[in-house]
Amino acid sequence: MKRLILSLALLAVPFFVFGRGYEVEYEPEYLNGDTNLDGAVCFDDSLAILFYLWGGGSELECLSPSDVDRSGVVGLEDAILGLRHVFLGADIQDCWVTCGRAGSE
Ligand SMILES: [Ca+2]
Repeated sequence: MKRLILSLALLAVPFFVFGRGYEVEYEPEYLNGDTNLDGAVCFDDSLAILFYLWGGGSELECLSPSDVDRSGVVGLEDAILGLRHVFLGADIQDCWVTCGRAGSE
């Protein structure tokens, strides 16, 4: 029994010595079209884009999910595509994007 405990302790040593040396940072990902980052693509996401474009609302926290058509810029067409997706079932790229510049994934 002592040998078993000693063996398990020796096997665990490298884990404790080397296992704490790495810190991996993951950049959060958001669903394409989820402008307000609430986890769903809804009507209010297109409204947030419209307010962003015409200055009546706050800045977008994250541009890339707002680039709904993945063209590289956030524009009126993204708001329209978002609305068409919500109300008419139009296809948008169903992908996860990081919080980078518009068009980045
Ligand atoms: Ca949303």
